Amino acid sequence: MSKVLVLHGPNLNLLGTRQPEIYGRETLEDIDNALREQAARGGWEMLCRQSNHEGELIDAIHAARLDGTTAIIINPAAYTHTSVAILDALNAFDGKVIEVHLSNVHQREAFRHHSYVSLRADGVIAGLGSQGYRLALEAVMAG
Ligand code: CA2
Repeated sequence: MSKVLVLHGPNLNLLGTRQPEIYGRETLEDIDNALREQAARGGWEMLCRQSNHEGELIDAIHAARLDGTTAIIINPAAYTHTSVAILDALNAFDGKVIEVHLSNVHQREAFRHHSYVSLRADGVIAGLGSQGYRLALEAVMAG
């Protein structure tokens, strides 16, 4: 069975509780549940992880290298704009990588316009809210 890892970065555990005008009203659990159903319908296994710690995100990417994971869908949150370490970890992963942002980062502060992760990502989706994750999964499952 093909396997996809969905990784959410720092503060995304707060989704649905604050700043709904930017990040929407759905909780992370709502998003993950919808993705899990979508993956199951397509016959895919899915692991969803959220961490507020850079090293834990890196460890999850390392684990994906070794356990047969086909693709990673990642919203690195603020680490998008700062983390060479997450970029390096993704560069050591051979499968497909899709970067997702709920908000349109290019419409926001200048510091959000640059992404280290985009240097590795096969595709980037921004500004479509939680639909972005579902579109990323559709692309992953399409191969
Ligand atoms: O738009 C996105 O998905 C971001 O990755 C979200 C990050 C931000 O730093 C990126 O520039 C763009 C922030 C996630 C914070 O999520 C919260 C959710 C609810 C309440 C507070 C923070």
